[in-house]
Amino acid sequence: MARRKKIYEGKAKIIYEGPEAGTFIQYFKDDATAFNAEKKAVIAGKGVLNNRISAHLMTKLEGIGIPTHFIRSINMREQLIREVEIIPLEVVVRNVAAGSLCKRLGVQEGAILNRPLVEFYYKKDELGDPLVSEEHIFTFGWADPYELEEMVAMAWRVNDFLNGLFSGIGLRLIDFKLEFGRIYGEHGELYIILADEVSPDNCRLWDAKTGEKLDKDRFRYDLGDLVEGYQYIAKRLGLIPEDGIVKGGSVNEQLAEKLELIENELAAKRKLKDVKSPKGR
Ligand code: ADP
Ligand code: AIR
Ligand code: ASP
Repeated sequence: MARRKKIYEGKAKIIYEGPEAGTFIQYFKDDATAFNAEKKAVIAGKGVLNNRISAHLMTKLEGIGIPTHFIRSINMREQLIREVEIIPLEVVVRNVAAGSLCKRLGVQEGAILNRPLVEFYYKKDELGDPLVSEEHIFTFGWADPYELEEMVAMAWRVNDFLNGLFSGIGLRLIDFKLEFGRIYGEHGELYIILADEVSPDNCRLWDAKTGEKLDKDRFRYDLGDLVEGYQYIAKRLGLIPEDGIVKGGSVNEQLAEKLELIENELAAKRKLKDVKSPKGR
């Protein structure tokens, strides 16, 4: 096979050129970073689990009418996605106080918020992704009012849906981060769709009974084995067998490869809208 063109390498994923115009391949690495990449590690199995979990959650979200970039899984580490023009914002939704909210405002971790809180962060590694307001977003043109309204409406729907999904399997959705992108239709019309990933790398998930933290905070704050937490989530979601796919730092590759077929069957049933790539490739 010809060498694929690498479009971008980030902290957790690599984006390659896709097989058709307007598509990319998203490769999930085993790299973990925290605190703006001050803390780094390579954790065997993380990429496989995030690829699997994100493919599943994106498919479920499509099922309730949220447009996403996910097209189909390719293998245990890669998925075919639609190329978007990323909006440089991180949309965070919080149900329960944790993380930077507690640090910034002195709120007790675990406090249930009166209503879900939506926050925006400017996606800029050099600045440590600072918290910004709507005013900043419009002043600097990162998104316009229509786009922001679309993103917030989708974020609320994602929150409602994921809260139900996770509470049904004994997990509490504390908070999460979404990224959105622009695509343009046949007649140049704009669509805002959900991009990036939805996985324990960007959702806080606590066990409903024990309160155990199962997400990336395990790595951020040395709370326990990261893969153990991610595998537990994947098992609860019914995505991997009870005895797991990663043991003692090695992935059961044969088993992991087979897992993708399920998602591909689902994807085959979905009809893709005819969309152009942002740059008209
Ligand atoms: P980071 O850039 O923060 O280190 P990642 O390692 O996750 O993050 O890299 C993935 C990059 O690809 C992110 O910057 C993300 O915004 C971008 N991205 C995600 N989905 C798409 C998409 N569908 N089209 C174009 N870019 C995307
Ligand atoms: N997040 C924010 N930036 C990167 C990520 N992954 C996610 C965290 C957490 C939520 O957004 O994983 O689920 C809020 O993060 P914080 O650090 O602002 O409390
Ligand atoms: N991945 C980001 C970083 O490296 C943020 C995080 O998840 O903590 O800083």
